[in-house]
Amino acid sequence: MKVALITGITGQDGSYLAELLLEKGYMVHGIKRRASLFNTDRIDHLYQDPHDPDQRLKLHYGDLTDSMNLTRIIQECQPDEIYNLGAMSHVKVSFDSPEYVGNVDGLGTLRILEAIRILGLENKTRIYQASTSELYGGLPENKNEKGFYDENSPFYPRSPYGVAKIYGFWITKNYREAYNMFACNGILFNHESPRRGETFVTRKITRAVAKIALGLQEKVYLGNLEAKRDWGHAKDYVRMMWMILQADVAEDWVIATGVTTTVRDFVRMAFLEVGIELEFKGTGVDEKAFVTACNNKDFQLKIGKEVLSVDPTYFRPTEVDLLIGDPSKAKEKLGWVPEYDLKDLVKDMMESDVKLMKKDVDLLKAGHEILKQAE
Ligand code: NAP
Ligand code: F7E
Repeated sequence: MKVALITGITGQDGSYLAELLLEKGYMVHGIKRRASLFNTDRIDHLYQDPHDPDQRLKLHYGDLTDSMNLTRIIQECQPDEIYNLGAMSHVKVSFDSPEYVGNVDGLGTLRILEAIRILGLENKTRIYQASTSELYGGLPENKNEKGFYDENSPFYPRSPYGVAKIYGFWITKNYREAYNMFACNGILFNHESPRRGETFVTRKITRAVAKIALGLQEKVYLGNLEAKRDWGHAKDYVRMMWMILQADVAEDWVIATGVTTTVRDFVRMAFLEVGIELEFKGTGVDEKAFVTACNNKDFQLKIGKEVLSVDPTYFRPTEVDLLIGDPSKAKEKLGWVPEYDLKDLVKDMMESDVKLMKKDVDLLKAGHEILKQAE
């Protein structure tokens, strides 16, 4: 049985990847951080009974800042594949804790690679490093002749997160070249899902739209509506992580959809999923969105209602204006075919968040009922 170790197993990608590897018959080890509350919501459905000898998912307490702990876990698991997904992954937050991000996202990668070397597992263990389109920084002059970022485009990171991840990228490549390790970078463009963290823009939008449509929230405040991102579905992207480690040769790969969309248009699409049409008025910090039509009888708002404002708190000291990736190499050499386009992604996220928020409405109704009966 193949053995995999996932750092960041409690995150969005870690949870989908664990699902995929379990389906494929792997023994899956995951590193989770000690927290004062339960932090395994995204993988609880995979983890039935830890005492069952047939359980193929095992969690270990650990942290990417702790070399001894990482080395011990790798020694215990003897993994065939390591997926290094653990990271402080929020770009805006990285400006607030840059040193920590350097330690986890940059040096954390080195700790994994060096542990493999110390343990003499260079010829056994394949390593996937979660690199990112943030490495490109969105500089227009660095796109290829077709107008995309690809595996040969120069890097120009624009945040402490991007700068830490560029160390992770190069140290992975260096260990591949220096020690002949099967270590690969997946340069992944933004990927989202119903399990996306609540403070990333897509999930912030789909949660807010669901709440607004159900009358649980008045409006949403966002930052830069002009930013453009190449958004795919996390389920498609974790499949590609696995494919990268099954390839004949260790290489670096761009994973993207090749389509870019503004934050503003993502908002429009999310509202349209519940039948609500919007008009945007004003520019910059004065831009607002208003309801112009409600076509779904379950989600009726007042025409003219203001549902979005800009709050500069969410602006970044340096922004990545536009990202768009060219996944041709992954498609041609590994046969990667994404199943979701942006419309499918928005639909999946909206359906999930409407269902989630409806539970709150039902709880509120039940509470009112109990109060009424008590009167
Ligand atoms: P995520 O949801 O934020 O998950 C990050 C994971 O890393 C969580 O399990 C988190 O644990 C763990 N983690 C954080 N700090 C850690 C530390 N010091 N030691 C060990 N684990 C730590 O991120 P994601 O969206 O799944 O992304 C997975 C990876 O791909 C990340 O490395 C991210 O930077 C990279 N990436 C993501 C995207 C994207 O669009 N999603 C694109 C390109 C690259 P807790 O649950 O305890 O916080
Ligand atoms: O921002 C703009 C914001 O935080 C997307 C991470 O997974 O993908 C992610 O990084 C855009 C930015 O993701 C709000 O300024 C506007 O231009 O969802 P995000 P990100 O920064 O692109 C890359 C590839 C990673 O590797 C990262 O780990 O949306 N934006 N208004 C906003 N962003 C947020 N978060 N909140 C807002 O209110």
